[in-house]
Amino acid sequence: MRKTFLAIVALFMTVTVSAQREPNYDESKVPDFELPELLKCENGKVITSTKEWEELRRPELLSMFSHRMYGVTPSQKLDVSYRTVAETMNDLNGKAFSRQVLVTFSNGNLKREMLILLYYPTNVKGKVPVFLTCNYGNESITKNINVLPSPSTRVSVNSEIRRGAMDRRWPLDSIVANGYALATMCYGDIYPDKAGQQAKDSSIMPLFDDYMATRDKPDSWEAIGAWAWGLSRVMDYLETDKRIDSKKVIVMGHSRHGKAALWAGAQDPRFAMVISNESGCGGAALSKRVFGENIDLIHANFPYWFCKNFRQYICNEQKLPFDQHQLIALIAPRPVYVASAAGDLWADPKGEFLSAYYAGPVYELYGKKGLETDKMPELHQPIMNDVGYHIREGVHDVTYFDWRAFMDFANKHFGK
Ligand code: GTR
Repeated sequence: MRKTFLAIVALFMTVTVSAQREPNYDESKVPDFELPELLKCENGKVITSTKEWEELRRPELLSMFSHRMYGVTPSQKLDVSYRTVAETMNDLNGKAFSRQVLVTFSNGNLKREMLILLYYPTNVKGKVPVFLTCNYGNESITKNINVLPSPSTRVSVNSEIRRGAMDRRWPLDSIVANGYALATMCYGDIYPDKAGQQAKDSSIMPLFDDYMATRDKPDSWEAIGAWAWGLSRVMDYLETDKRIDSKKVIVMGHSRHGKAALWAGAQDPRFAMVISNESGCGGAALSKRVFGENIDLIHANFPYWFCKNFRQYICNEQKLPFDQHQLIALIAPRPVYVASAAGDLWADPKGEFLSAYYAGPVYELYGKKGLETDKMPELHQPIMNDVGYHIREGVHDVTYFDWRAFMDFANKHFGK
C-alpha cells in the first residue's frame, strides 16, 4: 500500500516537474500571481519620494537582483590599457570613420583582451551619441574584411560566427546617417557563452583577486553578470573618447545581450538610455507569468547565465520575491525602451510589455511618463514616453523596424 502511495507521489512529482519543462503558450494557463511591490520596502515602509526610492528601495532591489539572480558584480578595478589597432577614414562609403580598439585587462599575472569596434558619423561635427551593444564576434556584423575578428572568436569554430553572418541586424549606414556612433564588442571576449569550469576559467573572472574564494558561492556572478560588466568597461573607454558624448550612451541588446544590457543599465547610471530587444526570460519578461521560456527551461539550456541562488525558483516562480518590472524600474528616471516581436512567443511579448508597464510608478515618482495603459499597443505602433515599447510582426530578430524605433526614441529624448 505504502509502496503504491510512494509510486503515485513519485509519478505526480515527475508529471509536475516535466509539465513545467514544456513552455506554456496558452494565455488562459498563465497562473494567478501577485507582483512583488515596487514602492514598498521589505520592512513595509511605503516609498513616496525619489529620495526614499534612491536611498531605501532602489539599493534593496539592486541587492536582491545581485544576490538572487545575476550574482554580485565585483567592485575591484582591473588594470586596463587601450590600443587603437585599426582606423579607416572613409568607411561605409565615406559616411563613417571607424576605429578598432584593443582593450587589455590585466592583473599582472593573467590578461584578457576585448576588441571594441567603433563607427563614428562623418556628417556631424563634435561629440555624438552612441549605441553600445554586444555582438557574436565583430566580424559577424559586416562583410568588410577590415573588421578584425574578435579575440574570442578568432579561436572559435562556432558556426554562427562567420564574417558578415549577422550583417542584416546591423544597419550601420543608417545608424551613422542618423548622427549616431556605434560601439560594439563580442560578449565572448568577457565570458564564453558556454557551461563549465573551463569557460569560467577562461573568462575575465580569474583576474579578480577573490576569484578562487568566491567563484562557487551561490551569489557569485556568472555569465550575464560578466557581460554587463564588460558593457560598463566599454563605457569607461567611451568616457575617454573625444568624439563621443558620454552623457548620451545608449546600451542596447537583443535577446541574451538584452538581458545583459538591462542588468548593465540597472547597475551603471552612466548609461543614459537602455534598450531591450526581445530579451525575454531573465530579461524584460515577467517571470511569474511562466509563459514561453521559463526559469526551468532557461536553466536547462544555460545554467551558467545566472547565479546559483536563482535555481531555487525553478518551477517555483510563485516564491520569487522580485520580478523583472523591478529591474526595469532600477533604470528610472533614464529612458528605457522594450521591444517585442509577435512571433517570438518564447520571449513572452506580453510579459515584456507588462514588465515595462509595471515599472511606471517609479518613473512617475520622478515626474516622468511610463506606459499609460496595461493594454498592449497594436503591431508597429511604438509608444515613446520615458518608458517606450513596441511590438512588431515577425520572429526573434533585430530588424530595421526595431532600429528605426530605437533611433526615434533616442532622437526624442536627446532632443534631436
Ligand atoms: C535562446 C534563449 C533565450 C534568448 C535567445 C537568444 O536560446 O533561450 O533566452 O537569450 O536564445 O539569445 O537569442
